[in-house]
Amino acid sequence: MQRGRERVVALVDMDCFFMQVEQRLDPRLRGRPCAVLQYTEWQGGGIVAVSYEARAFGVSRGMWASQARALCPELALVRVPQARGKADLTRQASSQSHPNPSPQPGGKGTQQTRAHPNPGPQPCRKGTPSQAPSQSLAPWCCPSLEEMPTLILLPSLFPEELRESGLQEWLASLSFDNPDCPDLQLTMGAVIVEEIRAAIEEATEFRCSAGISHNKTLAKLACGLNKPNRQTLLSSRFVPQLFSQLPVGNIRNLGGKLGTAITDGLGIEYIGQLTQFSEAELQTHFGDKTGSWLYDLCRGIEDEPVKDRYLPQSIGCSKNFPGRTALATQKEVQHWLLQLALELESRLTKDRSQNHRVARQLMVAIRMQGDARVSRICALSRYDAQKICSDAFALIQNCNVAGAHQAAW
Ligand code: DCP
Repeated sequence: MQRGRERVVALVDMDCFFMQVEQRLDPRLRGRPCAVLQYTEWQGGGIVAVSYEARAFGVSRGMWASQARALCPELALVRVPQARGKADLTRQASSQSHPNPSPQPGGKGTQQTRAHPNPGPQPCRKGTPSQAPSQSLAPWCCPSLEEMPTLILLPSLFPEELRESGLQEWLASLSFDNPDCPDLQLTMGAVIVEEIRAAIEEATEFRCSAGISHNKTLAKLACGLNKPNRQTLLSSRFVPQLFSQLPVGNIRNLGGKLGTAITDGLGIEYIGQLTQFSEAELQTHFGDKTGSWLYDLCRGIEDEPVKDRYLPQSIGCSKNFPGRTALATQKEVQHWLLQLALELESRLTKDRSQNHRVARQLMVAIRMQGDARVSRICALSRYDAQKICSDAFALIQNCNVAGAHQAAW
């Protein structure tokens, strides 16, 4: 098998997640242009999540409510609750780990809103085709169009009739006699992911999108291509076409400094253009390891393992003080550090009892005038807001441009 096509990797991502949390609480928001706000003091508040109906009007995350309303006058706005002077994301956080707290009688979601005629997983769908290496997969494992109600193949085929005829052609092109055929394996993965997404919607009422491909980078990329409520299969045969026009920064891990070093250093725009460079050339520019990684990546090959991660590795809370709201005295800095520490103490305490673990390290990160960022670390000795606050203050005290012992900051 061609290198890099051995695995099937799927990435599933909730659509406009905070918005769906609010829509579940207030179903009248479903199907409408709406957005979630944090804070309301300045320009009506900043937008953190946007329904796809509102995105069609040009509303996006980061806009002020007033800007968004100008684009979409009928926009419904919901505000994240506040606690300790900042956004209280408790209900979003708990929605990540728990299904719908109050299931409706008879179930909601998939069954009413999205037909999923698949009668249920068939025994052969449980495994990957490679579990039956010596047998032909046809006809007992040939998936039907009904089992892929939301699957989009790349290059995307719209409208719906074209999607279906494209899928039909695709199925006809697969070699069911060869369970090692990578495209067949992706297709079987896509059928399983349809079932997973339908089960997620059934249990939580939340819709999600997914990408199915051969590695984490391609799966993530594919997932974002046909949101919302769709899943996208990215076969390696479409990678050259897709990458030929895909900006470098759109690739996972290349959105920041490394991406800029690639575009500026090599004078290229699209990830596919990296294929013009030899592995040795890329190693010269970016070091042996990164050079080799990029050499494969621009060909759609990546080996990063998928690891189980059931719990977040860190628990954090933050607050921005943009423009004129910037903190100007030590008292203000201490006040807000305490508010953050109180939230942290309560979340850490909950985490300790739920997950039987204890955090050992405290990191404080601040953004200063001119956008300079500083982060410092110290030991976290106990879950006590006052102690966290004073330790955090000690860590950042010498960042005070007015001098460490001045009342001004
Ligand atoms: N979020 C936030 N501030 C940010 C980024 C995200 O408050 N700067 C919150 C709101 C989002 C949630 O995290 O609903 C998940 O973020 P995503 O980036 O996954 O975006 P969405 O789920 O909102 O939309 P999409 O459907 O595009 O994934």
